[in-house]
Amino acid sequence: MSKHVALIFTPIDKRYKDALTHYAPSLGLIALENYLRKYSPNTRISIIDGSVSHTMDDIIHFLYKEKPDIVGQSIQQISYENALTIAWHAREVGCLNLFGGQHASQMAEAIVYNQNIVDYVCVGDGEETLLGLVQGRPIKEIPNLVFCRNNTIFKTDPFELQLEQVPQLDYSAVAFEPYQELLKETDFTNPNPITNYLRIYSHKGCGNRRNSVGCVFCGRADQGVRFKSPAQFWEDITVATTVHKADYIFDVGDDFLYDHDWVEQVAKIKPDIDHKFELGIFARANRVTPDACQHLKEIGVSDVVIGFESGDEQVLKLCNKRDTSPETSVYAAQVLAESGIDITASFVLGLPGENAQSLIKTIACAKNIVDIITQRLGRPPREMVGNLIEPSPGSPIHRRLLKAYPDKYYMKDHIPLEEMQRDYFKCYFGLDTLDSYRSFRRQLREAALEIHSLVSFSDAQGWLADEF
Ligand code: B12
Ligand code: SF4
Repeated sequence: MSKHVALIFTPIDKRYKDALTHYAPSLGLIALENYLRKYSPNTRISIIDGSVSHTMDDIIHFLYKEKPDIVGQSIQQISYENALTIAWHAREVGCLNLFGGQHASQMAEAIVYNQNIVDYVCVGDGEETLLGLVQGRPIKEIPNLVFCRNNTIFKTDPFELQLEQVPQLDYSAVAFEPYQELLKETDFTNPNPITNYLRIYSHKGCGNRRNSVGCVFCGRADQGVRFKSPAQFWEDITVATTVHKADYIFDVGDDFLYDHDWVEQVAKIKPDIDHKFELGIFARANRVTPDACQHLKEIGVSDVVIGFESGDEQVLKLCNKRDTSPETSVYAAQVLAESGIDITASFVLGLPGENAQSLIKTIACAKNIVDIITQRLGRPPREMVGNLIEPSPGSPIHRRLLKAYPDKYYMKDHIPLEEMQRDYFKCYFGLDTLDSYRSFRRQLREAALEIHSLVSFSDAQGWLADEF
């Protein structure tokens, strides 16, 4: 009999401020669905997005009604409690519980060690793992699994997909209406109206981590970087625009400009696409050059999200965003603006070394970017964000928390984000008392509000819901 797999993007704990940009279905779950549909066409797959159209009650009700064979959840630190609740009900119904995604990958051992209701955690790419479980292959032959039996942790072989072999991205398994409704209600659609937003991925992983530990706050689990071919990039865009009628596409790859030759090739083979669309990407400031911008223009990139992180030289150094400085930030803004390309400047507040002076410099940097864009584009940037630092598991600052507080952190799967932030400020800033921590957090919030006041849309992360 064919199997039923429920793929759930777990709802977050509402004490935290949720992202606003739930304008598209979870790309990770879409990638898994596309792979299963190709290699196991008889499998029934339900995609349930707890960020948009399904509450916890809906999800639990669904489990009791449908009794899927496998419940796969894509989890985050701020959705972990809900993930365990869902897993508990799934276990009651007799489903196999599988967790995956970046957070699960970083916390795999601690999760399976502490939670016997979680049968398996998938570390990294989930495609072959899920397929193996659906096909009932022997567990030791299914890659990327971590599990615990009788207090012993087992790991199967690691496996990374060659991106040339992934199926063509296809969103037809999901209804777009709930996402489009959200989009209608926001200021993200300024200055250009957008009705259908979709995400694609041209690459996986961050090449900047190869010879370093990466930025201090970053919890990305992939090792190294893998790109799709330029032809695949355009196939994804063609399907998104012509089949799914997307008029805004965001490529979630961490650093689009990582390989200038790849970018040049993408520009060279650009096909004619009738449907009009905007294209957003992520890039690093230090890779923005006039040549690269010329290619971005040819490709049709309309805006670039750059993690400027801070306007303070010393804070940037401690952040370990190598080869970047306040000067590279301004230069990148100028060169992009010169090419008519918008910038979403993203800042992380509360980085190591942050103080009143560095916050002033960050706000000045934000204002400078607004001026540069306004001068060239005749309007301020569409978006700008002041995030609060999150010691994401797998990040260098999380590793330091592990060292500083081993009893609390070692092999522990569940420390709420806000408690972790408090420990971080204690460890890095010596803010031992609740008052001193809260007062610094308020100062950071003021800085975020000032940054947000410069533009009409901001989707900041890391904050509590009642702080905004
Ligand atoms: C787009 C994005 C978002 C979007 C959309 C999220 C969504 N619905 O998918 C928005 C803006 C809403 C968002 C929000 C947040 N995000 Co986000 N996001 C990303 C981003 C840029 C791309 C994710 C993506 O689509 N990748 C492409 C797909 C194909 O890859 P993938 O998601 O990794 O999925 C693969 C595997 O992980 C695995 N997999 C994933 N899920 C599952 C489930 C199962 C069952 C299995 C078997 C496998 C599996 O298989 C997939 C296919 O290979 C990543 C950074 C990045 N470049 O990846 C950050 C990232 C995932 N986000 C991150 C964070 C922290 C958050 C927030 C928690 C921040 C906050 N405090 O608000 C929120 C959570 C909000 C919420 N409601 O859940 C971190 C996670 C770090 C960590 N160690 O956990 C990342 C890695 C950014 C970073 N550099 O630190 N995010
Ligand atoms: S935050 Fe830094 S390490 Fe993480 S993906 Fe971006 S550039 Fe790479």
